[in-house]
Amino acid sequence: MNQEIRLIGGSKVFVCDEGFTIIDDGGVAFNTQNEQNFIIEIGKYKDLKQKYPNALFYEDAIILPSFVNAHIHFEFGNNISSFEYGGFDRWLGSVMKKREDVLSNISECVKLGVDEQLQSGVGSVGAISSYGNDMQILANSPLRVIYFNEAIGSTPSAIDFLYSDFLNRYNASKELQSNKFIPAIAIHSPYSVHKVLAKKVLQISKADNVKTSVHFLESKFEREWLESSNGWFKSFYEEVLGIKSPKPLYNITEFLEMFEGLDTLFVHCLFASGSDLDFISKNGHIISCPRSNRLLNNAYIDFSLLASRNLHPIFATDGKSSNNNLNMLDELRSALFGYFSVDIDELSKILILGSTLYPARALGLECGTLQMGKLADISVFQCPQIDKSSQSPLQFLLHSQKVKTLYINGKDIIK
Ligand code: MCF
Ligand code: FE
Repeated sequence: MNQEIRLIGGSKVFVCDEGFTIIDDGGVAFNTQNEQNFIIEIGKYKDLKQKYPNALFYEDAIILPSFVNAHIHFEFGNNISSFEYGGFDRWLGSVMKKREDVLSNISECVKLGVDEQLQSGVGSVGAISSYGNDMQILANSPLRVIYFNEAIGSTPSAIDFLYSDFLNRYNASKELQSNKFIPAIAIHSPYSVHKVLAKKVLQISKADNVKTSVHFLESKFEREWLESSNGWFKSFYEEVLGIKSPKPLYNITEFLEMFEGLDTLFVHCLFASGSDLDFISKNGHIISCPRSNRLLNNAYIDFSLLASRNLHPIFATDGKSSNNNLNMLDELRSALFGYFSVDIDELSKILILGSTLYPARALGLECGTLQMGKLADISVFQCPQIDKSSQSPLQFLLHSQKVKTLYINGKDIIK
């Protein structure tokens, strides 16, 4: 009998397929010794046990795909109280003043951020890197990482420098490329990246066929600026950046058109219109960071606007730049309480699929669902009395704390 195949079982197995299949007393069998380890079979534990003797059943436990946190800034992990909340204007003003302190000596906070991911059951991340200072730590970490090298900067005279700095980071990340560390590209936002820089960088995305990500229409000020060249961003450009008679770098349509044909992660989108969402539904995905959105913009994205366009919300923590921690379960719990008008059982499933199946798809990862042939990225959470529950997705969100066991690529990273 093959000892290299591991079988684990639990009271409830959340398959995380579109229909949210739950297997009572279920089991998952997967490879453990290959370079890439995949799920071989899933079903009832007692049936699988006949075939796979290297087996362990977790009583009072839920087994599900490990979470995929599609948008996180590890480099901002030193922020606790430096940045101001309550309005995007206050936040960005405080970032401009305080970022140097926050961004110095980041190694320790990046490591803590990685650990917080693993402990909360995250197996994969979409990491936005502004400076490349988190690259080595993430490449050496147990996490599966889509590493988004960020391009940012609007001053025309700085474009050459900014582009070459971007290229250096991007090429360094390509050197580290592996099955578990995948280079990608982020454009910071429509208010902060010069057209020439954005176009050059997006050309690389197309040529190399790598994933793209962008912060988009996060604040009401951003929409006002792009639509009417006015409002808080005008004074920000004049007073903070010292630019005379500033003009927006794009209108909204022009900005979106640059992403035509790329499968982009559009992050936040709190102030996106129906037609913006129509474009996104054809060219990408929506990533929502509920606690970040509450703290910076006093808003949550409206699921019904997404559903009518067949867009499935994807949930992520953002960085500690706009959050109290990087715990994925805490993020989902905050949304569970925040979206009080959505049916609580439906909402629980939306939150779980929005942190497993849909972000994996958006990032092009072969995980996020427990099906034959998918990567063995699996978490086990202890959850008292879950076998008796008729609302296990909701009870999982309410009661799960630290992951009991976490497998990434079939290896037990946390035992
Ligand atoms: O997602 C949040 C809020 N929106 C925009 N940017 C950031 C967030 N957390 C960190 N950032 C970073 C961003 O990547 O802040 C920096 C950029 O490098 C400066 S914003 C001008
Ligand atoms: Fe962000």
